[in-house]
Amino acid sequence: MLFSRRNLLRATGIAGAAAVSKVALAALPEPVMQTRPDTMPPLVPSSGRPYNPVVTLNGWTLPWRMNAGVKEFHLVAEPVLRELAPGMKAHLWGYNGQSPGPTIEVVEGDRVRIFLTNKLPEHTSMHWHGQRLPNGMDGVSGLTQPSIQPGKTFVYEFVARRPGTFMYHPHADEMVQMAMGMMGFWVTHPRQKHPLIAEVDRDFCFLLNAYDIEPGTATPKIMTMLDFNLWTWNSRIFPGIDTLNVRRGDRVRVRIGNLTMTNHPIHLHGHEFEVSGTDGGPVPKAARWPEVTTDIAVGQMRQIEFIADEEGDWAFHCHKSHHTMNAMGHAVPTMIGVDHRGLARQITKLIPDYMVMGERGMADMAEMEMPLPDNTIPMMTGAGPFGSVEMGGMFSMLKVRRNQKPGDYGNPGWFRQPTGTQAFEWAGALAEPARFKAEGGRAMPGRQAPSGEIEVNVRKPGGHAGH
Ligand SMILES: [Cu+2]
Repeated sequence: MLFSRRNLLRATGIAGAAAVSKVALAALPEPVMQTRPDTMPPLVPSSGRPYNPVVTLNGWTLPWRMNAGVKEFHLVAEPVLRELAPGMKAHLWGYNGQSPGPTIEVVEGDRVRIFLTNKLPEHTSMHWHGQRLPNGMDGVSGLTQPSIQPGKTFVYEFVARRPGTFMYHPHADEMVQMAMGMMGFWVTHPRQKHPLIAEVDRDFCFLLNAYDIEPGTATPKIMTMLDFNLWTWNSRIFPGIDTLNVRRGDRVRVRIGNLTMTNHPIHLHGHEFEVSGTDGGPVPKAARWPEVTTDIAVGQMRQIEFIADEEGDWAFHCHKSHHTMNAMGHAVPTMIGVDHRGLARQITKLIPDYMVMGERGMADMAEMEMPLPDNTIPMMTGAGPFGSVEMGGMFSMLKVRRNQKPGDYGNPGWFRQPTGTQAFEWAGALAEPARFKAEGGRAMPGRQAPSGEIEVNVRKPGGHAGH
């Protein structure tokens, strides 16, 4: 059983009999809930037109009900508990038990009816980002509809006119509701072979989102504008993000949407891809070019496509290096090159918990057994087959295997590199650089060491202001 089903009356509990009449209640499709953050297998359509379903990274697709030719979905906006990675949970707002909400998959030309029940403590609405639809279905609170008060259920209905990659999110108290995790993916599949939409073997999707959660707490700070400390894919951080597992030779599409406050250059190792489409539609073939990184700006979506023809465990991540680390440590001063000998002992007398950090770079952090507050995970972490991966945040892997069965999305484990294909340590002698000799043994111009003592500023841990 993939989904836990909750009693409809419980799900609409706040509403009571006054808000939804018995007849209307009987007409509502039962909301399907998800309690786990796992990547669910593709939901093969059992009714309506056939299509090749997507796989939502650490997410799932919402089942529907056919009602007289209309595809009916039921979304419930509610507070949820989301595991960001093993060891860290967050109190977010989402849909049907998770953040992000479930992916909605339909076919071009489908008439779609979505019931949205508000179980939040404040009003909300739903905007269907990128869709062609009647103005009154666009979901902008105050502009195209009254907001949906707590306990109320609204109905959105339109024809999915344009095939492509879309998302949904509230257009009511947006700053708060998106900072709390309210968003979801939407895919409209083409109704027949489309000249610009390739048939692919694997079709993945996820949203870029970000949270500011103080180590040791669980609720995002909603007023944060730029300085987020958790950079997430579908509300997951590495090592909690599932890998994209494919068969060698597969044509792979990855659909990505950005609902953070900054751009993310998404980078794939070992392959070149093309951007085959955006939330505006498929890109004409003559306008596509090879890339290994594509920047996804705020509010944009990108579809990338490639043939996975190189076996291995290939890093797939945001190229902003601060976005591949987790909370903790963003306020650490640069200490590279500072000689701490003797100093640490002196400071420890004043501040017993003082730790020298970053003297030789930050890599020590990944393996250090540093005490952490409850409910956070290290800044740089993740055990690989050859040591710590020293990553966090927006990082995952594309795993390409010759023996990955079609339709199998399971993790095949670590790649076994063929003998003689791994970087290795040089065991011979090191020759002196020619330039070093030519300049009389000096690699850099000589500099007089400053006389007297070097001034070192020591920053105390927070919470001691005024001491
Ligand atoms: Cu980024």
